[in-house]
Amino acid sequence: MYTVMGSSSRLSYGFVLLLVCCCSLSVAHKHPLDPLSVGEHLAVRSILANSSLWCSTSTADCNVIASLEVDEPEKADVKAWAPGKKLPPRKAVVVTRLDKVVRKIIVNLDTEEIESSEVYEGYGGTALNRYEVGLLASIVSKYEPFLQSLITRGLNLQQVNYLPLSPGWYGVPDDEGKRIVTVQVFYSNGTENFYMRPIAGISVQVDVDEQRVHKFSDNWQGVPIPGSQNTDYKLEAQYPLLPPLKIISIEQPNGPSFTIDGYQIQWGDIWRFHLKMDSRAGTVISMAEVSDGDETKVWRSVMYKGFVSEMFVPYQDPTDDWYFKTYLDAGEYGLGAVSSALQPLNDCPRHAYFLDAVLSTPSGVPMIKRNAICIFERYAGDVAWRHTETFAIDGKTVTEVRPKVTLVVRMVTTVGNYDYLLDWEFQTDGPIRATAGLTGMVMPRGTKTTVVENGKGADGEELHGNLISENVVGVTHDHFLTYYLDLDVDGSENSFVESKMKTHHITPNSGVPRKSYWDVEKHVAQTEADARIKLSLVAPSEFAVINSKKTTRLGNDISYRLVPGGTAASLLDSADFPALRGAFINNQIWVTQYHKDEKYAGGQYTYQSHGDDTLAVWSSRNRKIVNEDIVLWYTLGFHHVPVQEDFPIMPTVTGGFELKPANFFEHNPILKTKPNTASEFANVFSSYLPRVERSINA
Ligand SMILES: [Cu+2]
Repeated sequence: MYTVMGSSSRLSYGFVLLLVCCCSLSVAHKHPLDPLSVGEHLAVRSILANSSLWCSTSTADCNVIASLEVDEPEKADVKAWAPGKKLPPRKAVVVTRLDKVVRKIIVNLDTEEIESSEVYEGYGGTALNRYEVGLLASIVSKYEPFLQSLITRGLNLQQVNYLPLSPGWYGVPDDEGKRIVTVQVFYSNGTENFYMRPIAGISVQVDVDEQRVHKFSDNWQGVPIPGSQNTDYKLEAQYPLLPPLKIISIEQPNGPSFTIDGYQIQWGDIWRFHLKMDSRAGTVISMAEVSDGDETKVWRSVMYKGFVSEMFVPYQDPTDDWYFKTYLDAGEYGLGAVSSALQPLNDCPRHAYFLDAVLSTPSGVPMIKRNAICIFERYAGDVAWRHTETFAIDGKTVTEVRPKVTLVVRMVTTVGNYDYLLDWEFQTDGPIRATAGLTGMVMPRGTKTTVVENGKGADGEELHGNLISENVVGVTHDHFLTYYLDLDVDGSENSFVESKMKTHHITPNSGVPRKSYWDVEKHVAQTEADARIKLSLVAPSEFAVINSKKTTRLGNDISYRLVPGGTAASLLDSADFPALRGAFINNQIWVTQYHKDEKYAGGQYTYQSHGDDTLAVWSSRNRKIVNEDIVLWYTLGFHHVPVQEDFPIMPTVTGGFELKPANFFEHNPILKTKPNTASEFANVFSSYLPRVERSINA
């Protein structure tokens, strides 16, 4: 009889203890890319606190850490390292903001010394942090004109909630040099849905350095606050519940096929990679290597590093209180910093394993994010390959089918109203699929309109979206997720090939019955300018990163293809302020020469940035990308015109792209896999192969 191994929450608890134990020992690292442990965080803080780079006030009140991460060794050093060898020096890269001065500091943890300190003097700032957010309510709630606006509306001040928003950059002279947070307000009073009762018209710009209100505006115009009815999404508010489906669970009586050793994951003899959480990028996959299966059993490099580099979410309402909403979520908030604890059984299936992460707080005290990442094998009843031989040889019917199982790494980042499920899915036949699932709340705007007529609101109001409930507009917007994909296909020296599909027309009367066919023209991109790709359905191409120094036995270039999905391009005027800051989405695909500092497509310092340090700027250097260490960038895009189904919480919308082997293996790499058999299931389950017997002759 099959014995239940224990709930996934118990399993996850086990991992928490293991990681906490591991993290408390600063010498326990197993890999040069391992994130900083709790002990290392505290050591960095102590080294800084004893330097002139720290507050002159007490250590406890010094909220100056914008980011604190391991300073990864040079790529060559990481690749040269092997288990058993001495680790390269452990260093931390710290960005601080003290007395309005932003510094990038390298701390050597081996020598316990500050190795370098560099002041940043360009445009743009560090991500909004928890300490700054904590200041806002006390500043805004004491501002008399703001209070008067709430009183004029007859509101209960205790039920007013504050939402901190990054202000973007619009070239307003009065804003230059100030660190601004725009606060907008929402009413609870009868709902626990923070967002669905917007208090229209009020915007408060706070200068967080001066801790005072910079600008205040109230463009109310009598727009009512939407009612609280039907806004609650909590379980206890839903009555009666829909008839539930019966429970579904994946059983792994023999345990999972992956192992976790520190931050290194190995899945069977198929994939191995390093996995960690970064406060800015969220999950980071490093050194993903695939095994050459039945050929040589050699681990072959595919991707040195992959992560979500930036997320651009421009709203499309140009009116007073909305035009500025053009967020760069990774740089302005931090995808890891605002990640959510994954809920066992619902965010990830019962058999998932959960990993915690250590992140820094503004004071430098480390914080453990519980259940930050989950890992599980997915079997969704899909098929990896199959064939039934219709034209049976010697009268024998042949059917061969193999089930498809994948390995999923998941996190959720909750950037205010939106939740993004970010998955990396490794497949047995070599592809890596990156997926983003969008759910949470659409950002609502209050309106006088309760029913639309001919697509317009009350008195002909332009809604800039759809009416999704009475007095609630779901404002039109986009989501762009730009991925950093440092592919190292069988080595670091790679090139990028665009294979353009071209129609050929056949000469009339040439004896060929066809009039046309298509063929592929390969073009190796020479420089970065050659690899700025706008996707087109009518002029299609295939895209691949190749290792032109290696070929298969048949002479084909060894490569990995980028298979686009979730395609959407920017519709903004290229001279628009947000389009300058978000210029990294001007193309869906870019390829750049590897540079250690070019990681974040919107620039290192994106808060109120001017767009002078983006992927578009780096690409304009037009460096050589043939047989070089190159980085591929892909932008997953979603245009979102909200609908009533998105209220009060939107069902998940999913999009993704794939990195897929193309002449990387000598043949189908999962040919020699075995099918499931009834007997192995019969050993562990009391029933299997359910059938419905019904009369088909009646
Ligand atoms: Cu959306």
